[in-house]
Amino acid sequence: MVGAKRSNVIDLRSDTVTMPTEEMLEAIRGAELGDDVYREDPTVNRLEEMAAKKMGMEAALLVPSGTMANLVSLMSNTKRGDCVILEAESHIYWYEVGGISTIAGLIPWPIRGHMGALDPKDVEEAIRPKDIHFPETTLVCIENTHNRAGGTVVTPKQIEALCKVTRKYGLKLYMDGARIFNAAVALKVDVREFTRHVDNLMFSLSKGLCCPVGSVIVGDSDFIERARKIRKMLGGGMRKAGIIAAPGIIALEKMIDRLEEDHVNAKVLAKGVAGIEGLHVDLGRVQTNIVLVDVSGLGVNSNIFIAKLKERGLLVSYHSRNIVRMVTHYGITREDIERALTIIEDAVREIKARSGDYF
Ligand code: TLP
Repeated sequence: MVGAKRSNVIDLRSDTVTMPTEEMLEAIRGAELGDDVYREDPTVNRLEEMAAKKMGMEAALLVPSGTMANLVSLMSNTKRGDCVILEAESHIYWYEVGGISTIAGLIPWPIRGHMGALDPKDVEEAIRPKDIHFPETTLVCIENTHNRAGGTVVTPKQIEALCKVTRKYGLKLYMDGARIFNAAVALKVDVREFTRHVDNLMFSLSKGLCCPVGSVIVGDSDFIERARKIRKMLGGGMRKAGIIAAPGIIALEKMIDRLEEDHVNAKVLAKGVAGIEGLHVDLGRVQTNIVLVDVSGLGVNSNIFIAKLKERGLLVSYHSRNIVRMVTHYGITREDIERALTIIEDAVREIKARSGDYF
């Protein structure tokens, strides 16, 4: 089944599990194709033009995944041996298999943010001074929304403040905007409010926007030309990629505004979970479609809690030893949220009744 659940299981592990809509599948079937390495795929060209325009940038580039988008962008913004400042819990640092070092040859310089946002003063302090002993800092990366912080929004004002620092020192400012449309919908502002203070960014098509594959890098034309070549080097030249671009066009036209529904569902879920004794949710962090639940009050770790929910048909993901992550998305209805809450209550009841059995 497409565009909805394939079984009775409620899958809140990630918005990456979203399925394409019927309209997307039809668009794939009817897409006009060409060889995109020759830049002859009209559907890819159209998506890239649309994406650049929407972001207020000169050009765009379709890539297979968010991870490749970040890697290509890192490499297009720097030279090997450079130092890159990034948030200590950022996706680039945590979940991209260390490509920043092993492939891009960069030195990550992690600093801790607040609710996912870097403090400009900390960034300024972290910039390596010009000195024969030090690598050169050339790039600052931000993430918006911030995944591990709980889908928190880095506001346009915060980005502007960071931009002042990067400009002052001649650094580039890059945004992993995998979920940037969630941020724009949450603050009810045009996405360009978030993009106008960064040099370049990427966003994902395959998460809340429901496309089967793809992310898009946007920036100025020279940057995108470099990115195109690096994408090719990494094996990401995709030939008849119009089959990926076609649903991407529908995503940009029709799937952005509905993210609001996912945010409302996340808030309902978060409030419900916060009302269950033994579980804790920082409601201030629930700004978009991610809910982080601290299970330490139950005296069990995340893995045990995840297993108890799974037995009952609710899938959630591991965040850290005591925190599990729940993500709302297309195909998850209000009824699913109510059912998820019933399942969570039931699992908590069992854990409490058997406390002492687990450790
Ligand atoms: N995040 C995935 C997992 O990799 C953790 C998820 O389920 O949330 N940037 C951000 C902020 C992301 O959250 C992700 C995916 C990526 C980049 C990478 O995108 P893909 O999965 O397309 O490589």
